[in-house]
Amino acid sequence: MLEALEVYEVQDYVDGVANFTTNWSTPAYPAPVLDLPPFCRLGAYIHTSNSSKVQFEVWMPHDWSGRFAMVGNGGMAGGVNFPDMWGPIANYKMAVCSTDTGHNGTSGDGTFLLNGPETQVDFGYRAVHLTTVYSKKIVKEYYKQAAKHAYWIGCSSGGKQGLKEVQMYPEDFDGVIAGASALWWSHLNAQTYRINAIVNSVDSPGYLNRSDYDVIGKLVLQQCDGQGTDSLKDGIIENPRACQPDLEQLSCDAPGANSTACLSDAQIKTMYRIWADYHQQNGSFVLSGFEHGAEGLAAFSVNGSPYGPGPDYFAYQVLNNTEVTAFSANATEMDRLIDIADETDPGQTNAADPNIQDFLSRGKLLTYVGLADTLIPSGLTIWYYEQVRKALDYPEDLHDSFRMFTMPGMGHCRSGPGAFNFGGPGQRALRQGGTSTGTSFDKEHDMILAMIDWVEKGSAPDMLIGAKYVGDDKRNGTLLERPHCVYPKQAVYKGGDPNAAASFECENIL
Ligand SMILES: [Ca+2]
Repeated sequence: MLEALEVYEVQDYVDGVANFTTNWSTPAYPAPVLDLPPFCRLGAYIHTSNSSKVQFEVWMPHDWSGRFAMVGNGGMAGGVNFPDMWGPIANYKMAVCSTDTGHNGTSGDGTFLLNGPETQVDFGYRAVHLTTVYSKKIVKEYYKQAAKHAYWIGCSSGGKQGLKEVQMYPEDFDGVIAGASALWWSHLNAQTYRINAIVNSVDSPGYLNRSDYDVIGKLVLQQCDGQGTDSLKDGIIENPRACQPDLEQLSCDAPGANSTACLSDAQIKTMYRIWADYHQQNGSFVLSGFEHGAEGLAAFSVNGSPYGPGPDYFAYQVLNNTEVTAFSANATEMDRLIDIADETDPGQTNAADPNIQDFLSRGKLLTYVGLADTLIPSGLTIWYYEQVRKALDYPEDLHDSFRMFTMPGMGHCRSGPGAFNFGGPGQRALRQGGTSTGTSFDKEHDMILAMIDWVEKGSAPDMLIGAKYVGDDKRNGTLLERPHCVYPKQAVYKGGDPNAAASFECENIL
């Protein structure tokens, strides 16, 4: 089996590794990986065509749980995701693998797409699938027995990759955790380009900058937090869709306007357009807008400079430009390019197929999204859930195999005022702040343990308890805990300590 691979690394770390780094540059994943248990490491290339190859690594702990996992990537990266391999191997004793998706580069750099039709396919789906197939074989060879269960653990592009596996290779994984998925790649890239370059372009009179968003975000909190169905004023908007902010009082024309913190009518219009769904000029739905409150988070991405994958996707895949070019398009041209992208799906990168009955008949799918996502509008995850329901004709037993969690006050995959640490993808060692690890190592506070229980014992998670740590560092202690509810339920405050999860219950509101 190994003859098909170009192996570049086989090493047994019998004493574990305190600080793992590579001897080559990984611009997408430069962070060191700390406190690894004893494991065997294998790194190799898969030659996927005469003009493309895929790098992957599989790390196999000496003390093995019998489980296999793969972690996903972010944006257009571009590198074996060593930092994210830490959680599965260190916390769950899983054999874990990751791929570079066929190239080495940062999450925002799409120049690898240039003149690389095979590399585009590697990025679209092939790198992940083949890495899964080969890694499972390597695991079986190493332990002399196959892994009993296989798990996908990813957020953002990692969510897209997990859903692509569900759609194309339903046998690869038994449990798939797909967070804040970039699943409708063509439409998402259209949205990130358009919302920055057209709606909030730097040279337009309605341009909004960070300090404008601070002013707006503060008013949105006043109008949405602790109002209506939001049962507690805690700086977290429970359901941003249940609130329709009115920015009129921020207008410089309003009576008694604060001249240093007011907005022009053009700026107010820009904010409403950022919140609104995006449609082509013929009325076709393209993608959701951002949720109310996302603008208030520091990482809000609509700053007039489109995130790299947007323009690079259209320049090098849809238009198929053969040299580095600056991408520019108006609304009419974007309409045309979206149609071409829908028709051609270059690299087969879209992961929006809702017909996933083959997977749901045998596996478990857990999707989740922060309701204040600052990079990928939260609505995309909700949209896909509804698309699946519709495609499968609204099955009553959908929750037996597919559940979605919506997490208030959480930005893209993590961050924000919400309780975004719940043992999901992207966990870090305590020496690195313990990001994404839960307060307790049990299925109530840990998404991966919840998934394991669901797959292996048939016990589905009804809620997950997330935490926000003081200064976003677990070593400082816990600031607050919140239950995250299975959609469409939301957490309702029932009285008692507002920072304790037990003071809330998941209820159907709408
Ligand atoms: Ca609230």
